[in-house]
Amino acid sequence: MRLLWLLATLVALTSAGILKDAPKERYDNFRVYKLTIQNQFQLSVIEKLAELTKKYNIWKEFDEHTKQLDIMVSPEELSRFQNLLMFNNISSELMIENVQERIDEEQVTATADSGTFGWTKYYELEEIEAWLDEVLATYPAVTEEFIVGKSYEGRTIRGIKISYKTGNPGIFIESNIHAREWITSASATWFINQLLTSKEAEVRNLAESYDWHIVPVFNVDGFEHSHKKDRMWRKTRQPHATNACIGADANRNFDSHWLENNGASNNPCSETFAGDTPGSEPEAKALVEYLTKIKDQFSVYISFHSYGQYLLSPYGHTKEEFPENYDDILTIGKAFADAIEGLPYGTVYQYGSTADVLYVATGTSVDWVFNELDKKIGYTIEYRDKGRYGFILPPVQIIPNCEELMVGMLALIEKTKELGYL
Ligand code: 0X9
Ligand code: ZN
Repeated sequence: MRLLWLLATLVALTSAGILKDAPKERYDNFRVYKLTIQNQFQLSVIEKLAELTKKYNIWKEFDEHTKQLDIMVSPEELSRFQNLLMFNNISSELMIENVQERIDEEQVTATADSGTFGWTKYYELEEIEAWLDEVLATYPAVTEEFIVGKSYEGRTIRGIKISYKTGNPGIFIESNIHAREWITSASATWFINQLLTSKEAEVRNLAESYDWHIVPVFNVDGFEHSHKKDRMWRKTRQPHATNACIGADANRNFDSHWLENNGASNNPCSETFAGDTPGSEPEAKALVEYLTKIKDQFSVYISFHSYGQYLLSPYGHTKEEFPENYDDILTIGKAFADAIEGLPYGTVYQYGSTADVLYVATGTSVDWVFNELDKKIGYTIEYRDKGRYGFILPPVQIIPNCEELMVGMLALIEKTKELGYL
């Protein structure tokens, strides 16, 4: 009898997923600091620390202009970390005192949610996909599903094409390549909804004059993992052949200046691990193949990220060189930033090349599209905020962030068209 009870319990636990795998990662008393770093030596001290995964996690890499870097520190490491800062004369500002509290707060609104899909909470992959199915079924005349390919874990990477008439120029939006940047898929679904339902003349014009190719969740495995197991997960989920650390930074895995100029890492444990070869991640490989196939169907490529409030353009691999149309790229960037700053929120976006305004990043999707598919207009949007909440942007900020996206996008597309790119 007792044996039977034990068996029944085991079955129940296994089907509840409790025995199958590790519990959810917790971040009790993990802190996030914004450091101000004055020299190369200080930077190398911090970067060495960051290799101790689990104890440290870089939230935002070193930005040469502001001299700042955001880093999460585990409670066990705190005193060692503080001593190290003191010893090396590195100044710091505490941004988040307890990451787990922020994560818990983020979930609170979820329970208060009405039940229908909206933009006051963050949704899991399954819910986003169900919503996408509903949208496709509701607007069959103007929407169509497309499939980018399969992820490492076998999920389908899905997109939606919105087209009101034939012959429109195309715009491609890739979102949530970094798993923990949840605001990106929330913004992508909001944007899709606006294109289909808004009654505002400007938005109607935007929706109906272009063909929109939108992938709301690109890094499907990572995104699922960030919901189910580890809120702070960034990379893909493909295990490494010889190292226990899992995944690569999909946004360092594209074959454009891959692993050059310290714009990525060859350490599988780094958050910016480039992968063993370009396209080693099935997701990146699939996107390359898909974009190559439809390259004549789009002229503008936009990648959604968070956080930091930037509109970034090529190049990511160097700040010694700029694209030949960089003046136009900046003019468009200014239109985007000005439009957002004009809203009552007064949110400030910086714009310019990735390597110039942020840091060197190689093998990114936008740079690959720009360099290899020869698309002249490609941007990375880094949404709110500047580090107060970082990746855990409170759900009440989803809609304000999306309003900023819309005015920014209207201005960006208008300027891009005015300059003859669309
Ligand atoms: O480092 C990145 O991949 C992006 N920042 S994030 O904090 N979201 O990880 C910036 C990517 C810049 N994009 C291009 N160079 N195209
Ligand atoms: Zn990102």
